Amino acid sequence: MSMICHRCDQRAVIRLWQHRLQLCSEHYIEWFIKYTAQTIERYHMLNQGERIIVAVSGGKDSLAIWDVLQRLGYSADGLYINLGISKDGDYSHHSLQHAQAFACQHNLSLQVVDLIDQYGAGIPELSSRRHRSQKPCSTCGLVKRHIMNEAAQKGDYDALVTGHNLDDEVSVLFSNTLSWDMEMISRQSPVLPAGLGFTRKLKPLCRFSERETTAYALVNGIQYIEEECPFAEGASMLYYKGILNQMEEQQRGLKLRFYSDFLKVRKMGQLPSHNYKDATGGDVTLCPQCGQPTSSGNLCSFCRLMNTP
Ligand code: Q46
Ligand code: ZN
Ligand code: ZN
Repeated sequence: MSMICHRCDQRAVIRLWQHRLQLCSEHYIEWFIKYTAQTIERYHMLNQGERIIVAVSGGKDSLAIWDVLQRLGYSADGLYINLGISKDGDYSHHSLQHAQAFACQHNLSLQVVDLIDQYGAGIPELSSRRHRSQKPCSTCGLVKRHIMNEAAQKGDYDALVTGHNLDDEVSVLFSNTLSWDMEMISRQSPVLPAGLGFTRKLKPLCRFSERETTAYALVNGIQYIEEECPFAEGASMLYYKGILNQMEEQQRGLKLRFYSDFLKVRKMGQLPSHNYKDATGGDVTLCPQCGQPTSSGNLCSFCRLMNTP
């Protein structure tokens, strides 16, 4: 027996257990946009008229949030960082094509920062400068955070948006809880306010599971890169996502509850407040080389990496 939409008599394309809803494609799109608007409002993320820069990877999540923001009437430009990753195929090239195609179809502006062109090296090479044997993800994170913030600051944007979804957020929370990393736990939030040299950071998709963002991209016909970055394989976050999905199978709504309850605890002030200090409590200053914020007291980690031969 086919499922019928709860809002009309069309065939439902998705069932949302935790919301006790099943919806057709038209009503799913409408619900997804409305629920994003509620998240934006609930966490006081944006005011109308503010200028936004969206970090776009060519994947389903970042293209979905870019799509929703422009439908909600926000002025949102895109930023694509070409990481120079071509192991087992040409991941960066393909993801850039998807980001450019989306921008072109929707008449949106996309800024491209190419690591190899601008800094002479892609992520694999930069990573091997720091540590020869480890996976490049920590270097990649550092580089992306730096470039995103720099682009947001230089472009004088009010907010920087990323496409992190609920699965991303709960796997990070789960990992940090396993190691009781209170500094990282207290930092995790749907909104990181602006600070000296930092643009406000937002994650408006934080209450949608990966299944829900994928469904949004599919029903809208958004073409996105389906292949994972080749370095994602074997990453601990993927392993935690798998475990959390197994738990979700047994207890529907567990991921959203885990995350929502964490945010309630945070709101009640039961976590140390995060105000752009480093783990040792060091204050933030501006890097003498690039002008970006750092808690090192001297060159920021990005500049130190770039200065390493
Ligand atoms: S892009 Fe970069 Fe991810 Fe690839 S190297 Fe790792 S962190 S897996 S989101
Ligand atoms: Zn319907
Ligand atoms: Zn610097």
